Amino acid sequence: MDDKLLNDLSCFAREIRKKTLYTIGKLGVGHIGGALSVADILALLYGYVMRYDIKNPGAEDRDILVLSKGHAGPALYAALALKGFFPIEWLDTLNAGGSRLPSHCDRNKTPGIDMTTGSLGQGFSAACGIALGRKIDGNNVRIFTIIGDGESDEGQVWEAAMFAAHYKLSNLIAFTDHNKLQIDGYIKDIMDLGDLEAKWRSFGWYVQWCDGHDIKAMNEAINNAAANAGDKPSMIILDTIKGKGAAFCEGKIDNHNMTFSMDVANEAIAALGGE
Ligand SMILES: Cc1ncc(C[n+]2csc(CCOP(=O)(O)OP(=O)(O)O)c2C)c(N)n1
Repeated sequence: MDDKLLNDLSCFAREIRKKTLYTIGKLGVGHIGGALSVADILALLYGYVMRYDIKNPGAEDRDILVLSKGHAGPALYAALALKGFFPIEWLDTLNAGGSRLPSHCDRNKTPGIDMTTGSLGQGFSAACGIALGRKIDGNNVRIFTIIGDGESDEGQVWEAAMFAAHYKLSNLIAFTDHNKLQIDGYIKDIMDLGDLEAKWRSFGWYVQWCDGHDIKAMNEAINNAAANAGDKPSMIILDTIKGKGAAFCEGKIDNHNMTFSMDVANEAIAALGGE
């Protein structure tokens, strides 16, 4: 990845953060922490890695993203709007009556959303099922999915993990947004995940650990997965900070579903260098 591309993707990530702050700030409440922690991986996927056609978002030959931690929808909406899947003005309507942008992702409402998510664990299972379906069809697309580390406390995740390894879903690349927090506090206090890397490995996955705010490193991890995972599904554990990029919430224990005003959002947007 050359410097120009890296710079473009870093700008895209910053724009995603700004639009996410705007969208949730306008509503006055939302899942800001877990949305900001995935801005960099979304910028990499939609800015460089994934194949898609904004005029035909449901095309059979597109790559697919299942944002299993569906409460981070506003960050994905920001990425999709900035890429032109739908008018940027829709970002003004988050969770309003009749909106095409509900707080959690809904594939029947929003162009570019590949799977309805929000009930933690279910999106990951769906991603594994889609990957098997595409494999059976001989359809050479990649399935990406992002799960939360709190979401990884769900038993459903581990059944799907066994399924993906058993059916050799090498077309599946999953990311864990490992921001160490979930809804009520630190995961280590609520239900500790132990050695997450060893766990995924023991479930038969090709596993890597990577700084989830380092776009270049994440791109290398994706390339490495494609080159070296063999017939295994891939898990890339992203070391992230919940609320990354906005001082009022970055790393704060209570930043899951926060109430904040447009003034606070504007201050954070200005700090990111924007209006
Ligand atoms: C099955 C299910 N149980 C509970 C919830 C409520 N819930 C929403 S987000 C969340 C915490 C998720 O933590 P994590 O996956 O780490 O997300 P992040 O901290 O990255 O936002 C919970 C418990 C849910 N959406 N689905």
